[in-house]
Amino acid sequence: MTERELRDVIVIGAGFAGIAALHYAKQADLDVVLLEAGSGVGGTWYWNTYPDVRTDTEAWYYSYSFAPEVTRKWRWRQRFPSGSEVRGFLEYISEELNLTSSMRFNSRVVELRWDDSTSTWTIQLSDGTSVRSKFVITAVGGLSAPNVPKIPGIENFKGSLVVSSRWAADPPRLEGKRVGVIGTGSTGVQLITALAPVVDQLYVLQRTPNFVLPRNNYTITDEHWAGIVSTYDDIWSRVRRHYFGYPLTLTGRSATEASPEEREDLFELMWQKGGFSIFLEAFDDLAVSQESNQFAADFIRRKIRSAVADPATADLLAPSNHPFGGKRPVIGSGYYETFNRENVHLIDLRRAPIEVDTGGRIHAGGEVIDLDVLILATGFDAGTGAISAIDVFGTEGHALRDAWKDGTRTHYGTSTAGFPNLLYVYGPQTPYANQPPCVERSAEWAVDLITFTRANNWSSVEGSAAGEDTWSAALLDAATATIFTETADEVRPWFMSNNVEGKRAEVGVYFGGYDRYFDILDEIRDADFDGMVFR
Ligand code: NA7
Repeated sequence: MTERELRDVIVIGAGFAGIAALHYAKQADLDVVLLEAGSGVGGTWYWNTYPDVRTDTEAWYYSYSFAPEVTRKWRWRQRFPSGSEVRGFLEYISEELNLTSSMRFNSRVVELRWDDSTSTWTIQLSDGTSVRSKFVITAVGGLSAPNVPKIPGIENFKGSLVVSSRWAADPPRLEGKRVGVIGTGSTGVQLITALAPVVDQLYVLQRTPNFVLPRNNYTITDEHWAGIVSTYDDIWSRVRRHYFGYPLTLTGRSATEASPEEREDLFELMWQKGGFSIFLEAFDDLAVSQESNQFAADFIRRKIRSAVADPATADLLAPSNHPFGGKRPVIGSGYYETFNRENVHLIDLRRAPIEVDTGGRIHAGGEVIDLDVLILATGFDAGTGAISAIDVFGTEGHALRDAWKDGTRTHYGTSTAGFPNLLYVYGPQTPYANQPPCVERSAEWAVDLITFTRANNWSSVEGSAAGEDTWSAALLDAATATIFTETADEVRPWFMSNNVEGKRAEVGVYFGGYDRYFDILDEIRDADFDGMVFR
């Protein structure tokens, strides 16, 4: 590409969000190019190729609803598909919708600079080339910039140090090795369960235990698949009306109103069903009622104690300092039973954090361990991390990092004042929900805004400070209506941003629901994008 080129739109990122944005931009006849740092499509599913990486959401709505003649032809094989199955789906969609030819791989964007005089962005790539564009859509992922904690003495470690979310770049050899995993979130739990039978010794370095729910995965039979396909319309209309973007309806029940036997039976049924069922389908008030939540948390703690043979290990694995959902719950397959294996050792980092001595030995939880491989499954700089990794300079050269230094500000999660024609898809402050249904609608909305701006001969559009104020207040209201903010200082969930050392706690996601969020965005669009600033 050359700087002389002037595109209508540049999309950054070829994950679910970027592919959707590219699709909608092409549908709108915009001259669009997608830039992707990796050498293929997938985003999260491109980079996270660690053993047994897979979704926590059922395949047929961890998907797109647009272009049904294409998206519905993809035959999902597993209820909770592996990362490679999801990547296969995204490759298929990109090919079938003729999107791949508009993608440039191995193209890492390092700087975005707005020119007030021409109302264009210059997009600088790491290889020194650049391109200009009237609009930029960032689709860089809400959970993509790795959180790599500083471990004292880590430079002395002589084995392989691996970041789980960069597995694709440097996959380690693990068979017969002494392996340590730091982190027991969704990634750590998947890795730990998959690695235990493969490695010689596995050390699980746990700081905060989480609630791990059974996945109960299965292969989708032809008969089941035919049933899914024949009810696709209904599935997606329910997805659109649900706060978490799942094809469910509210139960109308509170856990406090059920008898102890009814509660136990229902929790058991949902536990057997697997996935997030126990959180979303048993009762409606686990996120807002301490009492109801406690019933579910106690049920899960009993499950942990019945699965783990050693009571002291079970105690360490049972969460005690946050409600069920106070950290994003994890879905696993035989996770707790893994700790009954002789080669799996649970290290409690709350006793003593990790450090590495000058001889390269790991000191953690009061023990000294020799490791060949240390895996950091330590999560992400959520929400703002991936955008902030790019140097973004808006009106009059102001840096986005400076605009956010006292707290992240977005106009309903779509854009930021002072950064014209820069739109986020799956940016910070968007719904805490099933992501593919979210990002496809955000992408459609962003392209509608671009089309509207051009059709009305405006040269730029941006969020307003007033819109940002309203949205900040709405984010706080929605978060504090749940019981999850109360323990956030102590357990630092990624949705409160303070999982990253040194980052202040702030509400990183919208807890008001996927359905409500898109009602709001639709209202804004229907009112000719009222509240946004056009020039
Ligand atoms: P998470 O859920 O943020 O988990 C990260 C894990 O790493 C968590 O157990 C952390 O413990 C642990 N961690 C982070 N830093 C440290 C340090 N310095 N020392 C010890 N332990 C540490 O990330 P995931 O990748 O598992 O999942 C992210 C999301 O992706 C998931 O929620 C799904 O939405 C998909 P902590 O809890 O902070 O004590």
